[in-house]
Amino acid sequence: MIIIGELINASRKAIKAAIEANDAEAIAKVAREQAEAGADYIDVNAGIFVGKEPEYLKWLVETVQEVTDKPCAIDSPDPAAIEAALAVHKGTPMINSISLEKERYDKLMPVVAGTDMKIIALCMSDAGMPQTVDDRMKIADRLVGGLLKNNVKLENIFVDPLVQPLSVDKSFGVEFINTIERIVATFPGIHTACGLSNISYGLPARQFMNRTFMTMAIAKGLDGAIINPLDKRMMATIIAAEALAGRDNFCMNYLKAFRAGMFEG
Ligand code: THG
Repeated sequence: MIIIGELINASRKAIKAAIEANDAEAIAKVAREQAEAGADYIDVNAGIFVGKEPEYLKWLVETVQEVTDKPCAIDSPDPAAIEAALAVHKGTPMINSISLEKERYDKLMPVVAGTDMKIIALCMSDAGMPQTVDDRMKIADRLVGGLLKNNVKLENIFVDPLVQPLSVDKSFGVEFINTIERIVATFPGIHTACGLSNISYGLPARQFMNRTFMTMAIAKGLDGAIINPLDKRMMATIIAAEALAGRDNFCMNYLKAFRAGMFEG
């Protein structure tokens, strides 16, 4: 599972305050903690700061890269903000994300064309939020087709079917899970990713819901997730679920995690 640490997001109060106070050490600490907990990418998101997003996103990338070798997942709907952050990023980042929304697609495609960056392809279009598996697959087909045509390698694409709250519609969990299955079957070798915790929005005991949903998604082939890597039970659940899904030779990762104390407490 490719883990994208979600905690450096300005929608979180502590991160918003740290950005406003130019508190690099506070951001660095969250970056370091997530890397140590097993994050493969550190997501950076300054989306709440209208007008200042490019400047702040750039600062977040610089600040994170001072303290960890893990690349960033540059998280913005605004291609200009993504470009500003890319200009200072060292190594190969993940772009989060391109979608089928026309302006976003047209501006971002030339930026990612022919590069070796990892790219999240979010199943969203100008027609609004997709509801069914078929809605999502239509968008995924066009996004993946467009990326391949622009010389992005299949193995660098992470399709995000878009997790929506179960509290809004009882079908949202199943439609998401079934989309993962279809994506994996339709595009062998591609990756998938999602902002998993959206599923529990508006419900109590969210972590319980999130972990169970993770298990169901892994069973269908989910192999990337934007999550809180400091949630030890989530990390342990991922290891167990991947072993159960047949993705852990001789349960080596499971045993290694056990020896490292990941299943305690
Ligand atoms: N897809 C893609 N990118 C995304 C999302 C997605 N980026 C943003 C978001 N959705 C995923 N990131 C976050 C970041 C922070 C929080 C939720 C999703 C968050 N968490 C609460 C907190 O930390 O205070 C706690 C949530 C919980 O109860 O566990 O605010 O869908 N491609």
